[in-house]
Amino acid sequence: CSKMSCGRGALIVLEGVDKAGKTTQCKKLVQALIASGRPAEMMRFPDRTTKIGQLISAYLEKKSNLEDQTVHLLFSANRWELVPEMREKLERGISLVVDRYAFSGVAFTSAKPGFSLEWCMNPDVGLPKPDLVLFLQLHPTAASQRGQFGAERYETSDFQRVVMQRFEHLMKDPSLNWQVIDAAKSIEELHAEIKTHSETAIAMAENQPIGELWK
Ligand code: Z5A
Repeated sequence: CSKMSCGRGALIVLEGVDKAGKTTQCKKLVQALIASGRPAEMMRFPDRTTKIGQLISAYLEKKSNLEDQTVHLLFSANRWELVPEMREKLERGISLVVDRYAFSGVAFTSAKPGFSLEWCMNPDVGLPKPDLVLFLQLHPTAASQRGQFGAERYETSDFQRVVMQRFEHLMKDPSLNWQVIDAAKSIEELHAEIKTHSETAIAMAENQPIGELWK
């Protein structure tokens, strides 16, 4: 096997508040990695294509109502149902660039009244652990300049502010490789930073087993 594709792939997660540019950057990163000879694929959570994903999508679009507990567990189940595919790809040397992961799961539910961080984290304990979590930091005022919020659930600035506080708490966890990126920069500047961090993480992950999140 070639020097670049011998070991396992890296699990790279992009997180951040609404409109921080996660999807834009995930796509650019996958293209750049492939162009430099590093196999890579994009994934996103929620993955709205599965049966569980369709239940989540209907909830987000306000076409159905679910208990907050129910929807939290569905978001987690949506990650767990994709774990076999994720492991298989990582082991084949494909790096995965993931648009949102368990951190969004915890930040969004724990921003609702009456939910502890611990309760929210539990269902995701033991998921494949990201080798790198890029947090796209964007001030709410800057986010609002990128267009109006959509009509989906959670798309209000008050709620997003609380979500941001929960993310800040999660970022204090030193067992994870968090890298905070200033998402107010241009798309190209951000891409260059994200690519550098990702290449380092891919090189480091190659000879390490896949870890377990929050264990
Ligand atoms: N959720 C949850 O509750 N529990 C969970 O476990 C998970 C998620 C996984 C749906 O997620 C909701 O589910 C989400 C969290 C919750 N709720 N909210 N809010 P989603 O993934 O479907 O939501 P969203 O659609 O991610 O996308 P987003 O956050 O709104 O956008 P983004 O991916 O961060 O940004 P973007 O689409 O790349 O860019 C947004 C716009 O800004 C676009 O017009 C770009 O052209 C522009 N842009 C991008 N980068 C830049 C820069 N650098 N400068 C200027 N303009 C830019």
